[in-house]
Amino acid sequence: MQLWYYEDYEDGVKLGLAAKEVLFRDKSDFQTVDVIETEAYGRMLLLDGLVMTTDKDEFVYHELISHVPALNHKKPERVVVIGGGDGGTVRELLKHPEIKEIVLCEIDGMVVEVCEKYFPEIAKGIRDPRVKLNIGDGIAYMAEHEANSLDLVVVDSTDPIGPGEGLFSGAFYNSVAKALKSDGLMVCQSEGLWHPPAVLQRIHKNVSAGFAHVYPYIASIPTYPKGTWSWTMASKNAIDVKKFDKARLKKIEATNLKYLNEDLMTGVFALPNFFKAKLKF
Ligand code: AG3
Repeated sequence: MQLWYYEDYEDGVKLGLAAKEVLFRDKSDFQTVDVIETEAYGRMLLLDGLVMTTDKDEFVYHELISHVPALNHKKPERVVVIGGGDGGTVRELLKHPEIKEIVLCEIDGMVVEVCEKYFPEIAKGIRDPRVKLNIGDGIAYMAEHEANSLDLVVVDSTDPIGPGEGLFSGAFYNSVAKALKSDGLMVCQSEGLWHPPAVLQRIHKNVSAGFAHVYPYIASIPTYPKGTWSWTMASKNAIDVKKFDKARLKKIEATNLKYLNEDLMTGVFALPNFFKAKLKF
């Protein structure tokens, strides 16, 4: 009998993936952690029943959350990743030779262990000498961080429910803004294009409370709710996203980017009208 896995979006829509087997299933101190071998998308990681990443489409999310802000910063040297325990974001950030140190602050040690075992291609950067793994609470880490000291903060979180909720609050974005230098950038995953307006507006409003300039961008991710996802880059000083560093992109493209190229570095910031209206943007 065929085994199916469903993520229930609770509005009369579900995503169904045919599964070959359950490779791992446990409950950490924070959430349930599942690894499922699917027919169509390879291995899939779920936290509290929500799809976090799959072998086949992870590259879209991880290239976008890391290279878009890194190439819009003149010289990113000191970086913090909050969440991101699968390691995909760190793997992409490590492609930037300018980056000297990445602190990976993941609350759930089980996520790191499981991903190193079942997703070696995604997790391979975690033990790089430039990465400092910190198993702990990202909210406390940012609140206590030295002010004015970081170039880039990447918030690679789950949804704004459960352990990830506080990572979408105005207080958190304020502490990120304080820890960043004046030309520093933050980026966060900011949920799907088809999410209810209230969810998207709250994220947008809270990011805007910490940062004067916000730049949402989007891409298609087939295994995330309703198939199109958004991220939001934010800064204290205005950024011209057309002026990203093309020479550095060329070098990074040579490391085999599967999604991003010169056109898309600005193209991802083109937003449909209904989405802008939802954000009140
Ligand atoms: N971050 C999670 C995106 C949220 C997906 N939401 C959902 N399936 N309901 C992904 C982490 C990858 N490093």
